[in-house]
Amino acid sequence: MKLLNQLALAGALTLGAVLAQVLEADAHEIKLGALVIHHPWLRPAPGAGGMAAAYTTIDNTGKEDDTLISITVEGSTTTQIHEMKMEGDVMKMNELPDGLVLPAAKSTELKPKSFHVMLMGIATPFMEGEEVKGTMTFAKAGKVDVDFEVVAPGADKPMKH
Ligand SMILES: [Cu+2]
Repeated sequence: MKLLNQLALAGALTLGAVLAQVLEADAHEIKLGALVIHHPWLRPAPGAGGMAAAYTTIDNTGKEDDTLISITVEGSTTTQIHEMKMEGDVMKMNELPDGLVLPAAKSTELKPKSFHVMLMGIATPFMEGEEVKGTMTFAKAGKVDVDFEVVAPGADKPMKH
């Protein structure tokens, strides 16, 4: 029985070590306090409107809720946190002026047709494949600089993922 336990423990440690290596290999994972931010990306809106939407997934591994207050992106003068949801048959987009709550022990996804950050006032269009610098600000965890991978207009996920 003791031997079996030791074997199980050894197995768990090996798996843990492998997972740690996999996580380290993903340069697009940013840790900030209790938060883990996965692969920020952004998508230019079709046409010449000077708009884009930014996305990411944020794990809150802590015991308290946090709030995404803002995301700023170089080259965009105005950003707003939006949610999209169906109201009857119509997809509606609303600003979340107080930010996006990140519940404790949950993963929150910013993705097409859901939560996103709207980027406006983009003078020079972002180019597919480019990395754009930005900053995320959270109520509790503070601020962190991140890079956003730019995808083609219409793409629904980042390429390198
Ligand atoms: Cu929007």
